[in-house]
Amino acid sequence: MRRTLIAGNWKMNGSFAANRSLLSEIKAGLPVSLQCDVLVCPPAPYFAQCAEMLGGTAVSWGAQDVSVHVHGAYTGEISASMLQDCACKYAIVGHSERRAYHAETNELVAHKAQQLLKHGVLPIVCVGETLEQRESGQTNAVVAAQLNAVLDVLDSLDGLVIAYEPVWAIGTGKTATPEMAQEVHHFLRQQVAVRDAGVAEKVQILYGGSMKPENAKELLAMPDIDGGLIGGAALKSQDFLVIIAAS
Ligand code: 3PY
Repeated sequence: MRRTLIAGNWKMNGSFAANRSLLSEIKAGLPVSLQCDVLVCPPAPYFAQCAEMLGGTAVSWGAQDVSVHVHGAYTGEISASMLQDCACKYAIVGHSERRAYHAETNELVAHKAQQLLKHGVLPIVCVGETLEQRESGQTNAVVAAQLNAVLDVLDSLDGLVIAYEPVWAIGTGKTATPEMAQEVHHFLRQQVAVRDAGVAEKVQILYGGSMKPENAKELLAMPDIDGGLIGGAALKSQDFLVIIAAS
């Protein structure tokens, strides 16, 4: 039985004041017997605030990206060991916004995931197709190439988390139907099974791309959907709490 993970990707949003309200409301609204794992991924300047406000609670914090480099002259970069120092449990890598605006390749994303695992931070590897790729029947080929680049470089797949985020559903309000998402999640699990059937059974595959209170329950009811990577709805405590309650 896989545990559900509900993860908030705050993207480049937040301030000390806004985060304080959001995190206080989330903490106050969590069910007493929480049935899922909960994660928030704020911009890096707010890790210390998360540590102060979330330390000792059931909510973890994580990063939205990591450098592929270990240390040195890489202005502006943040290494996996720094994320580990900041007690980040997870880090997202390969989000479509980074692939599109920062030209991140499958290989770069794979090496970022590798750096994270070396430092005990769990990578949430995002994969997903554009609308054009879906409409031309390339969805499986695209997500397989994105995922297999990662599977190729990891010595052990333990700790890997995958997020299927169809690019056409990100920030557009459009969502894949539960059936469409399930089909891709099942395919991704099969890709992992080719390498390691045991890991395939336990790897968490999250759905991302406009998951919101209105669709969370149906998506999370699918057998291969093990959680959500939530964008806009993670910035509203009520919405995030409804999604947590739906899991
Ligand atoms: C979205 O839902 O918009 C996301 O990009 C989540 O990562």
